[in-house]
Amino acid sequence: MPELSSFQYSLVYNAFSFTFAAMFASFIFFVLGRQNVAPKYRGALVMSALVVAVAGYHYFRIFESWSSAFIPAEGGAGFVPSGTAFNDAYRYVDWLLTVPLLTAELVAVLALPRKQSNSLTARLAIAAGLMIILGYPGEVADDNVTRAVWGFISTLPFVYIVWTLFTELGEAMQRQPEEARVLIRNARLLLLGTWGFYPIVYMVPFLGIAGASTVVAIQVGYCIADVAAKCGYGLLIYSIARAKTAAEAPEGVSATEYAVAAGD
Ligand SMILES: *C/C=C(C)/C=C/C=C(C)/C=C/C1=C(C)CCCC1(C)C
Repeated sequence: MPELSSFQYSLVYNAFSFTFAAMFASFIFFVLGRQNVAPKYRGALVMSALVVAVAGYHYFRIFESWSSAFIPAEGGAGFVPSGTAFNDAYRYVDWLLTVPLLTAELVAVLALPRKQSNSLTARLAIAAGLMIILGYPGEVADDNVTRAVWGFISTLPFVYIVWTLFTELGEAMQRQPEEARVLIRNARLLLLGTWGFYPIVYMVPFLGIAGASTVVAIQVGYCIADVAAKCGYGLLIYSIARAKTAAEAPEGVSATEYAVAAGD
């Protein structure tokens, strides 16, 4: 770990704090929001809640680890490494649990026929898990060749996920109610846009840049991507579930009334 200016140290510190708060607030929202959607979509909201709960816990640990990895520089401004390593492995454990759940959320909110839904969920979740497991040896490798090899292998399941989202899921989307279709398309775009960010960050060491600004950019970048990919995406899933609940409610009955009545 490099030396950091006070500004750099605080920027990462505040980004972790913000992300933890966002995960915590999202958890409460998804738990309470469950009753506003028809029962068959509640599973998707439970998964959203689990994702932000798992991520919130890990952010709490990452935050702690960051605080103990630096001490104020003696007599000067800024922060120096304390000797305690910053534990970044929390991220991969977090991804291993949350990334398969994020793919399952999207399938769950579509409420497809059971057979199709189970098969899609299983394939996407396995591919997502493989992507993370295969990326890890490269992430912790010291040399760029090992990093490139595992990074490439890990990209194969990533490509499979993208391909499945645009072929099979695309077809299933056509059978969704009009109001939900645009939202589902947005959720898929948000998923691709935010997920695409992670392999880019993974490639930063190939550019030969290191030092304080890189550390800060990577940590702040991951925070922004995580808030978008977990909280923002969960909100879109909620909107989809709401739109579908509204489309199913009888004439003259509001989505909330219908959901609450159906749920008791
Ligand atoms: C909430 C956390 C999310 C959505 C994390 C997503 C992570 C990825 C999409 C990571 C992908 C990677 C590759 C495609 C290749 C290089 C290694 C990874 C694991 C960074």
